[in-house]
Amino acid sequence: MFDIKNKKMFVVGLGYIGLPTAAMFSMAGFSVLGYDKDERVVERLNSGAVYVEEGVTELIDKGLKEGNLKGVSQYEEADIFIIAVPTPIKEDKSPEMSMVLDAAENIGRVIKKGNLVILESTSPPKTTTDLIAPKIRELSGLEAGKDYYLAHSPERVIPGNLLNELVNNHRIIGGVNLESAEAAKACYETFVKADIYLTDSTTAELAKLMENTFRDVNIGLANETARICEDLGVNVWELISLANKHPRVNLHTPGPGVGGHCIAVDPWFIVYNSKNANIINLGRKINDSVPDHVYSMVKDIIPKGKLTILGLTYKPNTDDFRESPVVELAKKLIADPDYEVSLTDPYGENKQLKVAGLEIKKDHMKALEGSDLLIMGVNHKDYDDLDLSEIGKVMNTKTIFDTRNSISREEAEKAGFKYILLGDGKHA
Ligand code: SAJ
Repeated sequence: MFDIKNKKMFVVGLGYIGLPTAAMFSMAGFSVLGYDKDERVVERLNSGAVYVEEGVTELIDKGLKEGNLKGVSQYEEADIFIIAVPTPIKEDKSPEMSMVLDAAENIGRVIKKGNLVILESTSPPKTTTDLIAPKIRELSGLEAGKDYYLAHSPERVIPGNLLNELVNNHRIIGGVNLESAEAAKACYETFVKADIYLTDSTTAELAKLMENTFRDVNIGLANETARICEDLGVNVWELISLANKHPRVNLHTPGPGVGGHCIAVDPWFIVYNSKNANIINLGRKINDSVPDHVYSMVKDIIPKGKLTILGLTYKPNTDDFRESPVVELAKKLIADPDYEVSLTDPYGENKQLKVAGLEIKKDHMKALEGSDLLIMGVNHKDYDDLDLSEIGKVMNTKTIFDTRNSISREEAEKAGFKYILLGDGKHA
């Protein structure tokens, strides 16, 4: 039996998941050290200067103040190790596991008998048993499940509702043996209010991947349906709302593509590991092709002129621009000599984008000055009450291309706009 009393915890990776998890455990009574290979992240944490999301930031501040949470730049001995490092994909879509391997190697140098190691990072099937366990054995001589506990407890929180989902989502914990799963459960049940289900580590890994794959394949179906509707003179948004009246149907929402570092990434981990992943592979390809389709629609609507894209994050109401399909679209349009492109997003100027040569204005009215086409890229809440008559006054040509069905056709037309909606073959 693993006793969690007075235990020292070492969290590897102070990112979007590692930091809130570390803060949560510090509140639950563990003495938590947070490690990051980037010393600036550690410094920022220790000086109390991190911002994650409402609620989480306060939790981190409390942990720091009470002395149960501290950032460190060196690995050291602990009772429990949590790996929460990124697991992206490489250019060829294969998993980039070097950060997990590096964590396992460093843990392998300091681990002792009786310790517990938990992988939180979303990972390809068999990472726990075939990558982490052998690496730790190589460095320490210790056997997973015999000399120490080893489990996978995938995070399942959605950016934008982190704290609530961290506490209230059900958890799956997969151990290399039952004792390992139970040891990890003893930790998480200190703050998780929902159910915790125990299984083996490979099932837990695949379950997490399938959750995001379910969403990706369904969004792929929605995006394909939008193309079909464009072919057949049907409005996909009307169609979906009607089909979803059936009690067992839940068609997802089409849009300008799928972004983020979860849904657009995780299905590839399955494709890479099984030759039978056919629908999954196709769903990914369909979703990845959407920005190209949106680009060709823009070309049809207006062959040259000034374009303004409203909203560029990977989804509404987040400040995260990484892997955004709208950023991909923006890059394509900017590279096209027929267009002058202006970008605007309420989440504002972003350093990373500046490096890529993209300038984002906060004020959409300024961005829209002299524009020939307004492209609704991301329907942030801030765009709920756009003043179309004022917008019409600053634009050169009054045309809207809505990729989100977030502007009313009726209102746009009343304000004198030509209105084109993605997936609406009825009005094409
Ligand atoms: N999107 C659509 N149509 C839809 C739903 C989403 O085009 O009907 C697009 C969004 O605009 C966005 C992308 O898909 O570009 C992904 O957004 P999302 O809100 O579906 O998901 P993420 O990536 O922010 O978070 C997901 C969540 N997984 C599920 O809902 C199954 C979250 O619970 C996971 O913890 C997270 O991935 C993760 O870290 O794996």
